[in-house]
Amino acid sequence: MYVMPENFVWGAATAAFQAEGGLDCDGAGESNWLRFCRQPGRIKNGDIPTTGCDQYHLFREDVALMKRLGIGAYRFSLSWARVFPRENVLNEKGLAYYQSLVDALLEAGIEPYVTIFHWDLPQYIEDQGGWRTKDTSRKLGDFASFMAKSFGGKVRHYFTVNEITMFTAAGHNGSGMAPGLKLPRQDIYQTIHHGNLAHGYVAQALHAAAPHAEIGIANNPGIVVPLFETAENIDAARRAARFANAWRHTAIEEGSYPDEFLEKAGSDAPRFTDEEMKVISTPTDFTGFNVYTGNYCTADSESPQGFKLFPGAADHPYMDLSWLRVVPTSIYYGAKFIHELWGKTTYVTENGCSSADTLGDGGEIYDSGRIEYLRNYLRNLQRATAENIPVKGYFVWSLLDNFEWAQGFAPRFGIVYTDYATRKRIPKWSARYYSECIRSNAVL
Ligand code: GBH
Repeated sequence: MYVMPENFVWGAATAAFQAEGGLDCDGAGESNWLRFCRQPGRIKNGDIPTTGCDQYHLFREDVALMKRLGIGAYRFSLSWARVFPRENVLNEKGLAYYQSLVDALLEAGIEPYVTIFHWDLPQYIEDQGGWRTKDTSRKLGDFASFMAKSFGGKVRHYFTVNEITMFTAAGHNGSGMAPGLKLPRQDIYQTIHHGNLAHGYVAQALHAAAPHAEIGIANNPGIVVPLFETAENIDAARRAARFANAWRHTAIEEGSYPDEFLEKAGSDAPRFTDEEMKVISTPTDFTGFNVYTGNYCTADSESPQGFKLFPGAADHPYMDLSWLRVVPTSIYYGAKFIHELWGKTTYVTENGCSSADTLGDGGEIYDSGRIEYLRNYLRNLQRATAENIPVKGYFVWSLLDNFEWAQGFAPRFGIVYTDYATRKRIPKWSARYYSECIRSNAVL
């Protein structure tokens, strides 16, 4: 038996813009992602999550479903534009939605894990410069403070921001995320710095407004794993991981941008003050990391850095998206290296995959590929816990099929199938698998 530690948190995750729908309901404001979706050609098939999964209306059903599956924790994010549709104008109904969701979860015995920011920025903030200005970082801190106060003691776990590079670099370097800009390299590094800073301001705001809560980031550090486990390759992978994350995650953990990075970036390096670096490295209780894949590495005495990275081989197994290379050891090495490099306890804030799920004749979704993917990753996570690497919990991405950003509704990441025509939820076989693992607190 691959047993998990006592009190291990078995969770499921979604994000507001991907799962809520209700984007034109009850006075919700426009976000930069909604504006982006409205621009022709931005999103595959022109999909737009105005209704989508409609968790905004169906949250009680989703909470009941999680309860049936035995899920102990729900990670969801807040739509800033739903709560503040215009600058400093509170939408009571938007706030009430999140309060009702928290209450419903607690009533069902499911612990709420709130992500303050998962990419959807109010359009009025975007119009004022978005992530190109540090005002946005400060304003996100204020929003976090407001929300933590309105939840009072009910929410005991917070994630600051989700995947800094995705709402900064990928939105400003032509990679197809909102707001869809293509800026010079210095500006891109500057947006990342502002994202790092936003994490810091949110961490400070939450420490002050919710001193009872544990807080940390949900980031996406690039994960490097040894191609095979010799002591030299493990050591090389650890160093490569620190280097690969220099400007995105290492800075948050260490309070400075590593010299090698600053030298390489030259005049394009982000501009920052010592004071800002203190904010960025505000102490937190844990590091959350999203993990889907990893890069292979070996020691290499010929290269100046002492390591060599490998692209995936042409016949390497992939799940249903071009970037979803199956690298099960990435979850083990993610937890191990974050602990060894920076002494942090971790949560796996996202792990999962899309697969080409179809509704079978009997109304079943037989997703053996996803079960195999989850089992392999979870066994590697179990290995980490068995070696006393501190991992507090795991959130499967995702509870249900939802809006996969620029890829629209086509990729299906859920352990529960969403029938978008009827908004019906149908648990896949992987949901039954996950549920059984939870019940036995072991990886089956
Ligand atoms: C996470 O992002 C998000 O937090 C979540 O909202 C999302 O639904 C989930 O994962 C599944 O994607 O240049 O083609 O190699 C994952 C973000 C997506 C970042 C893929 C890197 C590589 C694209 N990752 N991306 S490619």
